[in-house]
Amino acid sequence: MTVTQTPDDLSLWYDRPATDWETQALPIGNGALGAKVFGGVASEQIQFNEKSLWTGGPGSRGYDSGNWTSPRPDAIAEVQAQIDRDGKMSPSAVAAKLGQPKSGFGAYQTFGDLWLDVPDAPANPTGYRRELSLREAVARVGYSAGGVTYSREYFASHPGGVIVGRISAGQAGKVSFTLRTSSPRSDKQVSVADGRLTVRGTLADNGMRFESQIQVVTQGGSRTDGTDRVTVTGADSAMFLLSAGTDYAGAYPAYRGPDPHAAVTAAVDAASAQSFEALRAAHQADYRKLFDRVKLDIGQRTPQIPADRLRAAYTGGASADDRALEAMYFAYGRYLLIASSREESLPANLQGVWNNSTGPPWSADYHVNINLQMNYWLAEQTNLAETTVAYDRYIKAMVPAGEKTAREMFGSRGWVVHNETNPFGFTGVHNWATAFWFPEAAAWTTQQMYDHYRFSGDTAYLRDTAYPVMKGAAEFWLDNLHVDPRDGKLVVSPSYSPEQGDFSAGASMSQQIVFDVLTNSLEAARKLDVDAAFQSEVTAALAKLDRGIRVGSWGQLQEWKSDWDDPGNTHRHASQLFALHPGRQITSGTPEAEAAKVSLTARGDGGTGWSKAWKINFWARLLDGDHAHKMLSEQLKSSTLDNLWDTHPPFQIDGNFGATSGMAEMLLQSRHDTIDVLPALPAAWPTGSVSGLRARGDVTVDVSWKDGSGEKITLRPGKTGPIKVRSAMIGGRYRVHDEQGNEVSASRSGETLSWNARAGKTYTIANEVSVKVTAPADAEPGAGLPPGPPPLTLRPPRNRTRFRKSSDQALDQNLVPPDGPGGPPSATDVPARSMPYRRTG
Ligand code: FUC
Repeated sequence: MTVTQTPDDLSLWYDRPATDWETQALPIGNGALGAKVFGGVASEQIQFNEKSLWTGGPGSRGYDSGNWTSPRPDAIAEVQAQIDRDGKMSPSAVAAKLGQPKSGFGAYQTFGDLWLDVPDAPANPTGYRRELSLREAVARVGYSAGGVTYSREYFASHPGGVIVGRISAGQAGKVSFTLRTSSPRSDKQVSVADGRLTVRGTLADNGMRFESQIQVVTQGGSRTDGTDRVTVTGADSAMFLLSAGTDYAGAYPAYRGPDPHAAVTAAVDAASAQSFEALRAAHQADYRKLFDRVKLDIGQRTPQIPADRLRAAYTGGASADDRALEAMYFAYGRYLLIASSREESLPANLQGVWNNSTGPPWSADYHVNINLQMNYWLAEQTNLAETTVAYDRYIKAMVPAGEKTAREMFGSRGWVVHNETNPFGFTGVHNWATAFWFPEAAAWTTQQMYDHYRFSGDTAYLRDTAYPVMKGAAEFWLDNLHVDPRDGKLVVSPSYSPEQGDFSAGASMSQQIVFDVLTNSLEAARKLDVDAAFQSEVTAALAKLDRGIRVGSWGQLQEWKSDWDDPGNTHRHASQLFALHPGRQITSGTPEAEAAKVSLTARGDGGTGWSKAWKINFWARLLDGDHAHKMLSEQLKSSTLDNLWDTHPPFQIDGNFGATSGMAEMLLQSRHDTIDVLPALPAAWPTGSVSGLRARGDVTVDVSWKDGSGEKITLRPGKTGPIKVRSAMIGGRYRVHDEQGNEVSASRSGETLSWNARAGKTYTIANEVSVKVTAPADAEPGAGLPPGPPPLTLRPPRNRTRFRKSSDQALDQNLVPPDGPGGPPSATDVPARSMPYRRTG
C-alpha cells in the first residue's frame, strides 16, 4: 500500500500531561539552563537546572581530586610486578593497592521547580495537547475549556540566556495563576519584588553561590507580589523569564568565579525589556542555524498518534510510522545536543543538562570510559561542531589537574584522568573495584579534539587547542608504557578492560587507545611541523607498541592479550572493538573486521541503552546496515522512554547521542581518507535522502537514494585538495559535474572516485542508470551531453562488444569496462551488474 506522505513536522506530542519527570516530561535547554515541562492543567510544573550547580570539589570536605592522600611510591610497580608474574590480578586486589575512598566528588544538583498554580482550572479540558517541536525548539501546552482556548509556550533561549514561558488565552482577561518555586535545598532564601522572584543561596557542601531570578511580565490584569510567589489575575497574557547561575568557573584549582547575581540580573532585565515574539524569533534564529543544517528523509510522515503510542506500536519494520519514530529519534539526538551543549557552558553530562534530584544516578557526572565521548560522536558528523566548544573547554581545563595526578601518582609527564570525573578536576581514583582504574581515559577524550580538526581542517585549532592537550595525553603514555616480559612489547599495565574481568597487562582497549593517541599526536605534530624530539619518541614507541588486535581461538577479536574471551559473555561493554569504532585501526573487509563481527555477534543485541547505541555504530562500520538498523530498533523498543529519552535504565542521555551518531554512520563514513556514501543503508530505508552531513576533510555531503541505490551525491568541500568518494553507485553509470554543470575529470578505482576539489565548489555525482534514454539511437555513449544540469540522459551502448574491444576509446570518454580499472563490481552493486559500462566522470 502506498502511504500518502505528509510533511514531517518533527514534534513529539502527547494527549495528556506528564506525571513523571524521567519518562514523560519534555526537555528544553540552552546549554547552561535546562528545564522539563510537565504540562499540568491545574498546576504546571517546570523543573529547572543550571549545569554548574554541583556539590563537591574545592570547599567540600576531604576533596582531594582523587589523588592519593599520601604517597605510594612503589604501588603501581608492585601491581605491575605481580601481573608480570601471575598474568593477572583481581580487581579487588588492585583496588586495595591503588584505590581510595571517593571523597568530595559531589553530584550535579537540581535548581528546583517552578510552579504555575491555576485557580479554577477546568477539570475536563478538551483538545489537550502537549508537544515539543524539534524544528522550533519550543514546548507547547494547549487545551480548551468553556469555549476558551488556553496555550502555553516555553523555550530556552541561548542568545537571551533565559528560559521563557508565555501563558495566553483566546479571550481577554482569562489568564490567572500563581507562580512559585520549590526546591529540595534548605541552603537558600526566596524573595520577591516587582514581580521578580529571586532564589539565592550558598551550597552548604562546598560554599558555591547560586541564584535564580524569575520575572513575571503581564499584559492586562493585575500582578501581585507575595512573600515567596507572584500572582497574576485576569491578564490577557503573561510571560516569565528565568535565568540562573552559580559562581562556578572552569578554572583549576579554585573553580570559582564572580558571584552570579550580576549576570543573572542582567539576563533577566534584558529579556524583560523584549517582547515574547522578539525573544522567540532570536531563539529560533539561533537554534535553526544549527538544527536546520541537516535534514533526513527516510520516508516518514507526520505521525497521527502521540509519541508514546508511536513508540509502543513500533515494530522495527518499515512502516511509515516506524520510520517516523526513527527519523524523530535522529532529529531528537541533534536537538538534545544543541539543548545541552552550547559554547559557554559545561559539556553535556550523563543526563545532558537535566536532573531533578540532589543525588542523581552516577552523580550525573562525566564518565569517561565511554559515556562523555559518546555524547559527542554525533557532533561533527551531524554538523553541530559548535557544540564541541564546551567539550574542548572542559577537557582543556582538566589538564592542569590531570598533570598533578600524573606527577604525583605516576611520577610522569603529561596528564591523566580515570574512569569518571566532575567539574572540579577529579582526575585521580576511587575504589569501586570494577570501575576505578582507567588512565586511558585522557587519551580517549582527546580523540574528539583531533577529530574536530579532521572534520574542519582548521590548522589554527589544531595548533592552539587540540595539539597541546593531545600531546600531554600522549606524553603520559610515553612515560608509562611497560615492557611486557612475555614478548618485549610495550603495554599498558595494570590494564583493565571496562568493566569486567581481571586486571592484566595490555588489554585490547588499552592498547588501541594508546595506539590512537600516539598516532594522532604524531600526525598532528607532523602536520604542524613541530616537536621533532617528541615525534621521534612517539615513532619509537609506536614501533614497539602492542597494537591490541588479536584474533582468538574462536575467531573473535580478543578482549585481552591472553585468549580469555568467553563466547557466552554478553557484557554491555565491547571495549575490544574500540579499534573499529570510534577508533580507525580496523577497516571493514579485513580479517580483523571479521573477528570484530564474531565478537559483536557473541555479545548479542542486548545491553544498556548506550551499549545498544554503540552497537549501531559497530554494525554500521562493519557495513551491515540491516544489523545496524536491528540495533536501532532494539534501542527504540527496549531502551527508550515515552519522551524518547534513552534509558540505561535509568535515563542516561548517551544512548540518544550514540544512536544518532550510529544512524549518521549508516549513511556516511569518513574514518580514513575516503568519504563513504551510504555504506550501510538498511533495507528498511529503501528510498530517502539526507543533507548537510559532514565528512572528515571539511566536506558537507547530501545524498539521495531510491530502491536501495544512490541517486545523487552532492559534495561541498571547504578546502581545496584531493577528494575521494566511495559509493556503490560509482560502480554503475554516473556523471560528475560542478555547480555550473561542467564535467569534472575524476579517476575511478572500483567504487571510488578521486579528483582535485576546489574549496567553495559544489560537486554532484548523479546516477544515470535510471535516467530515461533521449539520445539518438546511434549516438556514441557520452556524446551529446548537455553542458549543465539537469543532465543527463546517457544511453547505454547498444553494441557492448564493440566497447569491450575498444577500451582506449572507452577510457577516453570516461567509460571503462565493468571489471576495470577497479576490479569487478561488488555483489551488492545492482546497477553495475545491469549496466555494461560505467562512466567515470
Ligand atoms: C559506565 C557504564 C555504566 C554506566 C556508567 C554511567 O561506567 O559501564 O553502565 O553507563 O558508565
